[in-house]
Amino acid sequence: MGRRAFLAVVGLGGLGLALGSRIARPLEAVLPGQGWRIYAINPPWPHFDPATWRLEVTGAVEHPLSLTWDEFQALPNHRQTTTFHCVTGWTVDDVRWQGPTLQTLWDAAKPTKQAKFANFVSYERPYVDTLTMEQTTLPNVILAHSMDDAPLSRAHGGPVRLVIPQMYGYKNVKWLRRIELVPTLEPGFWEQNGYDVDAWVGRSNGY
Ligand SMILES: Nc1nc2c(c(=O)[nH]1)N[C@H]1C(S)=C(S)[C@@H](COP(=O)(O)O)O[C@H]1N2
Ligand SMILES: [Mo]
Repeated sequence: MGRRAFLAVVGLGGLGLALGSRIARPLEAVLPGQGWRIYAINPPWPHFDPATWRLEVTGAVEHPLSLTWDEFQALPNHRQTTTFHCVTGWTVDDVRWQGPTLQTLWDAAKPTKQAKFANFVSYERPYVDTLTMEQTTLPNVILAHSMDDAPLSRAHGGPVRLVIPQMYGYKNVKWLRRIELVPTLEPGFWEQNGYDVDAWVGRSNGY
């Protein structure tokens, strides 16, 4: 099913019933200037409280992590300038991102042999998406807390979102809450609605 058809279904409330959740319709807002569109499946956008926020790494790891905001900010930063592509056709060039690589987290959490996939779970339920463990350590795959030299805004998934420039926007999970390492593939939110699991820019979803 195409995105347009899916959004129509959501607009009619079918998905909300199917999932038993509060989903009514996705929110899309266009910010002036840069070509970004702001997506959310279940508004209102999650609120960030630095006192209670955690980033968890769970599942097939020797050392589960539950990082506070201070601990997360203390991780080594990777800086990059990369292009962001949504599968629906819009692109934002030269986005400056900063944040730790996934390898930094794996060094601390120590994935076990059972860890084959990483599920990135959003504070915005039920948004989730997945990468293979190999994909998590591709160049410029980071957990971004800064965009264009400012703290990542709430609209763009602040305080922390996944950034994987090699893949379409839907893999770049906003309002990240937990990373769960698992042995088998569990398709993400948009994949359950017809999008490719491997979202390589230029090679997936019929492009
Ligand atoms: N939690 C969450 N993450 C999400 C989405 C969403 O609806 N909810 N949409 C995805 C899609 S399809 C795209 S193109 C990008 C858009 O990023 P932006 O809202 O910062 O422009 O976020 C991705 N991450
Ligand atoms: Mo997207």
